[in-house]
Amino acid sequence: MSDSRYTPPKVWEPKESGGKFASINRPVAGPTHEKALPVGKHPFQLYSLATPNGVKAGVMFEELLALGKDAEYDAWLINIGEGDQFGSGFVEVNPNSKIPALMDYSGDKPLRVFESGSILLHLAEKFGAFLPSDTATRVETLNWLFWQMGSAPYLGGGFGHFYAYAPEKLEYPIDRFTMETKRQLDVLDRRLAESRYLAGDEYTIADIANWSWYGQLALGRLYDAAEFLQVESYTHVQRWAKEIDARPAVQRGRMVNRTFGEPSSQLHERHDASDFDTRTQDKLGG
Ligand SMILES: N[C@@H](CCC(=O)N[C@@H](CS)C(=O)NCC(=O)O)C(=O)O
Repeated sequence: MSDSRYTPPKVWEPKESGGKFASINRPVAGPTHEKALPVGKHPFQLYSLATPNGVKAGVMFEELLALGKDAEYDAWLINIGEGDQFGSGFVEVNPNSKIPALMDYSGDKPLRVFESGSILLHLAEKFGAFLPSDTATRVETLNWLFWQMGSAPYLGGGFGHFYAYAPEKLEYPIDRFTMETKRQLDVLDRRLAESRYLAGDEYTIADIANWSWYGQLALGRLYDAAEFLQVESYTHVQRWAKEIDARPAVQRGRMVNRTFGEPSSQLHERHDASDFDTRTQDKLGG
């Protein structure tokens, strides 16, 4: 175990902590600068980035459109590394300054929707899709949706932070959050051993939410940790992750507001279905 010599003072004071996201971390909320958000022509305005939480929203919109729903949307890039989430317009949509955030102009009055689980639930209810109507399956869908929302911070903010982003590799937190991440993968593996999708036979918002984190982790896309976590050993998670990954709407949704990876996989802004063919970074030369 590493030797930690830190003794907390009586009162905590902020200081430079290092690590990948140190420059955007603050101990207070609220905006840092005035900046209005852009608004496009569609009823839904998504402000996001293709992190696992952001991917959920892009996938949901593309799934709804694939079903033939009237869910056209503009997706605007929020660059969290540059502090866009602290602009005054963004904070009005999400006082928590995190992506994804959504404005829904489709009803009588504009609605702000923040928290990725809330976005999935709102859209599922609005369009009557990916949330089964029979009570038992609906409850099971919400069980796994809320399980994801409560569990993934241990994966992202815990394991991912200490394994990939902290300024030094510390054995105690890496061990602690690896243990929990593997336990969570096993929770999913056992459920998916008995069920095709998380809530039963139907693909739901619970799958979209969980796939974005645990499916992508199992496919080796998060933190370069596939071997360390032995993700191949979760065979039912693997089967489920690959099946969802093959869905055309998921492949499109992953590209929305993506600023990393192959240029052909990055669609920084999405305003029209044709953008996937014409406005990826390889085509724009960015
Ligand atoms: N519980 C939130 C978490 C969202 C979240 O943590 N978003 C991260 C990116 S994955 C973010 O915007 N971070 C910017 C920051 O912390 O300043 C949700 O599911 O929407």
